[in-house]
Amino acid sequence: MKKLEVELCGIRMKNPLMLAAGVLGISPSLLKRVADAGAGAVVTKSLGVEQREGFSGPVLVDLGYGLLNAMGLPNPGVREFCRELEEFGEIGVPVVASIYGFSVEEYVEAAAYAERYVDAVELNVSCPHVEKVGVQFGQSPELLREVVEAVRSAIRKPVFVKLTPNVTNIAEMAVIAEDAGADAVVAINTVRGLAINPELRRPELSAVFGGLSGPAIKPIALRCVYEIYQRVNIPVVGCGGVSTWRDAVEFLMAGASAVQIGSAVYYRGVSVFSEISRGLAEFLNSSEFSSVEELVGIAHRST
Ligand code: RRO
Repeated sequence: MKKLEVELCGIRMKNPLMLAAGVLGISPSLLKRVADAGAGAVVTKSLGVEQREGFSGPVLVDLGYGLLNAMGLPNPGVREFCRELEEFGEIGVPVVASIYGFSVEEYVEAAAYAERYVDAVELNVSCPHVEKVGVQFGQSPELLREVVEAVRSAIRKPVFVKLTPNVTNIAEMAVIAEDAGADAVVAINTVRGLAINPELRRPELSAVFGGLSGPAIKPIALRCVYEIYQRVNIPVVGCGGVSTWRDAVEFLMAGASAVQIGSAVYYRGVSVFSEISRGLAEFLNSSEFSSVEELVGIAHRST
């Protein structure tokens, strides 16, 4: 059998498949279910200093070719989540805490609290539809630098930065994140979008705008990973529309060291992790490559 294991910022994973933030990551028991189903690592729902209810419904619409969501950051708050995590015990695979804040200070406070309980933190600077949080940081070079520098100097665990595609030049933002001390970047969060219901004559989502994920955004996410890989020396984690082993291979070849899976869990259930990891292993076995790591970025070398 060829080697599916990867190491990401010193974190060893049995395969390069991670649960993306926001999907089933709201409780430790759900994280464990995903771990047991074969994920290499899991990312929590984004956690902040205070708990939040999120938006009232409708918060999700299935467009067939992807999902449009505006959940509005529902979460129990970082302290309560970490308490539940400690009480629950081992998840079985590395856990990454997704963190958001309404200010640099809140990002630092939440990240510093979470790091004692998890293997890494992922800064969500890219939520496309919650006012004053997330994307304001990820769309401003100055704020992005400030928040990454502040968190990096406040904690010891690896800091991942999840970037938004809703900018003119995502690679430039990745360079800023790297320069500010990020240990890895994750590309991409959802693409800002809109759906209107003709019968109801109004937007489908209560928040009007939402974030598009799933198969529809895969080429965008892949393009972002490819562009970022050419500009940074830190690992890139791919995210956006991965539903099959072929998708995962495309992201790896574009330069991703690992891939996150979100909407495919909604469409196909948690078995998607074992299915993709089996497909990846079969692909390696039928190739001259001896490990996943050998695939990373090879699409750049053939052009
Ligand atoms: O909770 C959400 O509405 C949400 C978040 Br925090 C995010 O980062 N991306 C997204 O599509 N939805």
